[in-house]
Amino acid sequence: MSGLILHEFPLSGNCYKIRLTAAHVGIELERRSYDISKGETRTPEFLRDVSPTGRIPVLQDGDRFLTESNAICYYLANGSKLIPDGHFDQADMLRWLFWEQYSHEPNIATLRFWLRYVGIDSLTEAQRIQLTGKRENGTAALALMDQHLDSRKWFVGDQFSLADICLFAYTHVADEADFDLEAYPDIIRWMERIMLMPEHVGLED
Ligand SMILES: N[C@@H](CCC(=O)N[C@@H](CS)C(=O)NCC(=O)O)C(=O)O
Repeated sequence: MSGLILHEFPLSGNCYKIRLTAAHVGIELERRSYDISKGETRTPEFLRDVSPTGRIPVLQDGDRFLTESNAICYYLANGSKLIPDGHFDQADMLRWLFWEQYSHEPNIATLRFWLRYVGIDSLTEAQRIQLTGKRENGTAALALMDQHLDSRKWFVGDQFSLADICLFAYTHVADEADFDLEAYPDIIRWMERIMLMPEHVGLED
């Protein structure tokens, strides 16, 4: 694969998971940066030329544009060692990718964005009333991950896979949303294993 362009906000975990996947499978990405806090993905040009969703990440492959971070990761990883062997484990990997988008990212990533980038004093009333629910749901997600890793090194089967990458992206910055990661020792050990891998790249690399 070559000539791929990642339209991104570099500090977004959804964009970082794509760069991490690319690093693990040895694919080079050209990066185009947009500041979402300035509405740069909501301009008429972005909506017309990149994605009508008004959101990043978007992967451009020639004249085709793919949205949804986990679908983009799958596109890059398809056929690589990041996809487990066997139909059950492949479906189990997808289970974690869907779970990440439904039960993890909407809580942990959103709280991180609100607290770190928007600022608690600038939240709207509609955002403010969601803080408690997102905190509870994010805590439940981290507890479930910690419990799952209690007897396992990786999320699916016995090998590092796309599930680990997609879950790592926002888990390793959950402290920026005021979650106490020290309360989850199996998550800490799992994150250390990932960060020690030779292919690893950090969010700000
Ligand atoms: N489910 C989507 C979420 C995309 C998303 O929410 N992107 C955020 C940044 S992480 C964004 O572009 N926000 C700017 C906006 O909505 O204007 C994915 O995984 O790619």
